[in-house]
Amino acid sequence: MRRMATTGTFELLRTAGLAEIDPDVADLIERELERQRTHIELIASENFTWPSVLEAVGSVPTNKYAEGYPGARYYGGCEVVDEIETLAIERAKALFGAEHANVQPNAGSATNMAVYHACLEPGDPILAMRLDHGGHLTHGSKVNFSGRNYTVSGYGVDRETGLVDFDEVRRLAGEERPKLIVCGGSAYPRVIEADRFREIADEVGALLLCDMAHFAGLVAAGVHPSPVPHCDFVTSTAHKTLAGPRSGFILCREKHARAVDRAIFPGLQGGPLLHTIAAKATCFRIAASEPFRAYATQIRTNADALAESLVAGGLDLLTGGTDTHLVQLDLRRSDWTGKDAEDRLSEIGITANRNTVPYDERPPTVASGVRLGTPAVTMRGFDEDDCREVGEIIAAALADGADPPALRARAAALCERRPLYPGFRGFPAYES
Ligand code: DSN
Repeated sequence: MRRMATTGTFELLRTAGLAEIDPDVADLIERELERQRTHIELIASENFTWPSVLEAVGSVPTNKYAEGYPGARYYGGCEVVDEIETLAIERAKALFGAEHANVQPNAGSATNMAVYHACLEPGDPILAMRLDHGGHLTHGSKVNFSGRNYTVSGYGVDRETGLVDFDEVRRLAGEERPKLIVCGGSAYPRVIEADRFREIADEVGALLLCDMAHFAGLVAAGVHPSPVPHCDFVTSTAHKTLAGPRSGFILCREKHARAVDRAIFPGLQGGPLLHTIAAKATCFRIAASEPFRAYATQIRTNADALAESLVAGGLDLLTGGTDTHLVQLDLRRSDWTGKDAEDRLSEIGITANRNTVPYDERPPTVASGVRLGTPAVTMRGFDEDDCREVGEIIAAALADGADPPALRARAAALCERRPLYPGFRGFPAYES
């Protein structure tokens, strides 16, 4: 790393932008942009957010402390950020048809932590999808706060179909009498049937939380059924299919509003990140638009095209396909581990992550699956033909006699055809 040439004058520090003040960081950001431009991004939880959102994330509300909520802050000077947060709240409620929204969570984990904090006491029973069957760390993994603080039982998917086993959910709910049932996850490629979870929750008097972080953009666009009418709480991130800034938000019924708000502040967080909340407001505005609906529809079309070409190339998929943006390769019938397959894809310019498959005999660090998703490639303009070609490239990369340099060239050609952030250097430029 280069030594900083000069710290300049105080006046320079106050008026110059990143490239001038810290070329080391500016270079690294430019390199990261180049990496994003030149690789096919298939990590199902990632996306390329809008330039308008990037500008909001890099904006001056970052300077403002505003502990509390609009109209009830612990600091002066909050009149404008109150309007920003209120706008984000109203847009979130309208977009998802929710009674109440909290837009302050800094991340997805904080959303789930806050809901537990709002409706449970330490040690209370939760029923959630097992992490190794597609759930999430914060749904009760033993190595996570959720598994340490609550008594968690896990439901899984059927060994044959790969679909949520509702008989098991019902049986466990009856036996464990959970106070909260959690649906949704990070590696489940099919529709989350919140209505069926609601029936079971009602049978045992449990509250219901849906973590829709992965598919929130599909819900906003109406291409995945909304969990909101069926759930007491819905948590989400803004940066996956929803294509917003890295952060979270919570929707809930009005009767839980005060408990959720108090769980976030003063329960878990201090000053909210108002610049990110401004970006969330913009993300919700975009997600309510016709072009966003077309984008989310294309995510789905692309996921189907990717899945079909992978199957045509001889690969197995969990559940045989997808209803969402997410496709899970099941490598158990091949010689590949998830880790080796992830490395091979990386070698040819495709970024993805290894993932356990249900009933996996390998540890998560090795795993027998690779999780793929189409939000990011769709954002840079890939259509179904492009995604079919991506599927062919992946199948060829994992076949005997693969030619990695030739496949890397094909992947690079696709990226060149669909440029990402043309003309952008990777960060908003400051002009004094
Ligand atoms: N880490 C995210 C994912 O990859 O699904 C979820 O938090």
